[in-house]
Amino acid sequence: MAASIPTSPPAAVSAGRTPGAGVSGVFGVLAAALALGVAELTAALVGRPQAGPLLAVGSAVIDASPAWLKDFAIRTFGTADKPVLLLTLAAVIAAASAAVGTAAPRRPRLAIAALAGLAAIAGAAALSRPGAGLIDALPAAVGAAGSSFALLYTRRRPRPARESRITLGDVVCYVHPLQLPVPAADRRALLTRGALVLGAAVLTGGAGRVITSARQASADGRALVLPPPAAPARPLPPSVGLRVPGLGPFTTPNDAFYRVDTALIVPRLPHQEWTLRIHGLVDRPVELSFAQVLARPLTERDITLTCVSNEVGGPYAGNARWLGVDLATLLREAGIQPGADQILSRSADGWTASTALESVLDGRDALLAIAMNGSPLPPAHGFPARMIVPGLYGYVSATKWVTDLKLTRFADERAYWTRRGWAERAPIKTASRIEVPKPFAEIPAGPVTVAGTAWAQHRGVAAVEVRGDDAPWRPADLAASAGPDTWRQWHTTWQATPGQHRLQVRATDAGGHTQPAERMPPIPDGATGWHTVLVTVT
Ligand SMILES: Nc1nc2c(c(=O)[nH]1)N[C@H]1C(S)=C(S)[C@@H](COP(=O)(O)O)O[C@H]1N2
Ligand SMILES: [Mo]
Repeated sequence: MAASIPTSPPAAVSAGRTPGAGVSGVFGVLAAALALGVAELTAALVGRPQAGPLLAVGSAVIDASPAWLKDFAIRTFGTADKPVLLLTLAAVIAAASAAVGTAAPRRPRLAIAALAGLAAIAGAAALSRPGAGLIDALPAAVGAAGSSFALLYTRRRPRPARESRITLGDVVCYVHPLQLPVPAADRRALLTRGALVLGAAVLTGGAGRVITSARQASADGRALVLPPPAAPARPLPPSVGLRVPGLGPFTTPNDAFYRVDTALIVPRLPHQEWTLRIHGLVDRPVELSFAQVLARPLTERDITLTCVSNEVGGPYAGNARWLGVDLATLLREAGIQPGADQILSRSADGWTASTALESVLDGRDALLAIAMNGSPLPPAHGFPARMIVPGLYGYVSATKWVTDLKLTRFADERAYWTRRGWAERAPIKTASRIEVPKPFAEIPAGPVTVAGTAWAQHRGVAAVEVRGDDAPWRPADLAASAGPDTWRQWHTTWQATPGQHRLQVRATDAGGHTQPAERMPPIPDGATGWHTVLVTVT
C-alpha cells in the first residue's frame, strides 16, 4: 500500500544536490532578463515601445514621485537623471528576480506567483500611461510567460514533467518540477540552458531595440522641407556673440541645447499623423494638420528658453532661432470666449502646461514652433510641434510634442507641475551667470577677462554689474542686443591680485529691476540670488 503525500518531497529527494542558492538566484535573474527581452520585442512589434516594462514602470515612477525627489534628481544627475532611473529600476528587478529564483526550489508556486505579480505591476504601469489601450498590457503578459518558461526550463530535469510522481520504497509523493533535485550529470545541461535563456534574452531585447529605432528614424521628419518664413527674424548684429574663450555661443546648437522633460522615451509622432486640436472656451473648435501648419505664414524669432529648475548659475537655458505659427492668431481664429484665462496645452505623452492667456495675446511672439535653428524640431525638443512663449519658464509655456490646446480657466484646471506645488504663472526672473573664469579656476595675477550671460526675457537686459569680493559693483560691457527675448552676453576686465577671490554678478532688466541678493530655491517660481564664482589667483 502506498501512502500519498502531496506536499514537500522527503529529505532524501530534495537534499544535497539541488543547485545552491547562488545558482538559483542567477536563474531567477535570467528568467527576468528573458521576460524583459520578449516584452521589449513585443512592445516594438506592436509599435508601442513605451509599453515595454522598463519604460512603463519608469514613467509611472516619474509621475508618482514627489516634487522634491524630481528636483533632487534633476539637480544631482542633470540630464543623466533618466539613465540613473532606468539603472536603478534594472537593479531592483535583478534583486527581486534573484530572490524569486532563490525561493523557486522550495516554494515553486510562490515563485511563479511573484513573477506574475511583477508582470502585473509592469502591465498596470503600461495601462496607466496616458493614451494607453489594452494592447499596452501585452508586453507584460508575454514577458510573464517568458519568465515562467525560463524558470521552469532552467530548473527542470531534461525530461519535462508537470507534477512528478516519485516512489521511495512504499512512499509516493508528488513534487513540482521546480522541487526536483538536479543529478550531477544534468548540471552541464542546466548550464547550457541558462546560456540559452541568456542568449534568447539578449536577442529578443536587441531585436526590439533595432525595430523601435528603425521605426523612429522614419518618423522624425529628417526629410522634411521647411518653407521660408513670412516674417523672418531680424539678422543678428555681428557682435551679439563675444569671442571670449570658454563663453558659449550666442545661438545654442540643437545638439547642445539643454533638455528637461518627464519623458523617459522621446515620443515619436510621424508629422503625417500629427494633429493639433484647439478647443474648450472657443467659438469654433479647430483641428490642424501638419500640412496646414506648413501652409500658413510662418514667423521666425530668436528666443531664449529657460527652465524654472535652473539653479543660480545653472545650465538650463538655451537660445535658438525658432520657426512657427503665431499662436495668438491661431487662438483668435478659433474665437476666444470671455472668461478664458488659461491655455492648457497637452503633449502626446499626456504632460500638461498651463499658460496665462494674457501673456500669449499681449503681442509677444508666442509660437507654435516646428523648427529650431533651421531644422525641423529634434525629436527630443518636441517634433513635430511645440509651444514657445518668450518670457515664461518652460513648464508653463514650452509644451513639446503638443497635440492639444484647451482654453480654460486657472480656477478650473491645473497642469502637471502646478499640481505639484509650482507656481501657476511663472514669468522668467532676471538672471545672470559667470561663465569665464570657471569655478575654482587658478588664474595668473593681472588683468583677467570675466564674461558670461544674462537674461530677462521679454523685458530685456539693461545692465550687468560685476564685483570681486566686497568691492563696489562695476558695470560690465554688454554685447549687442538681439531684442528683449534673448539672453545677452557681457564681459569685463578684473584686476586679479594673488589669493582667493570671490567674483559676483548681477543684472538689471529694462524695467529697472535688479537681481536681489536673497537666495531662493527654484521651487515654486524660480531661483534668485547672485551667481558667485571662487577663483585662486597665483
Ligand atoms: N511634453 C513636455 N513638454 C515639456 C516638458 C515636459 O516634461 N513634457 N518640460 C518643459 C520644461 S520644464 C522645460 S524647461 C522645457 C525644456 O525644453 P527643452 O527640453 O527643449 O530645452 O520643455 C517644457 N516642455
Ligand atoms: Mo523647466
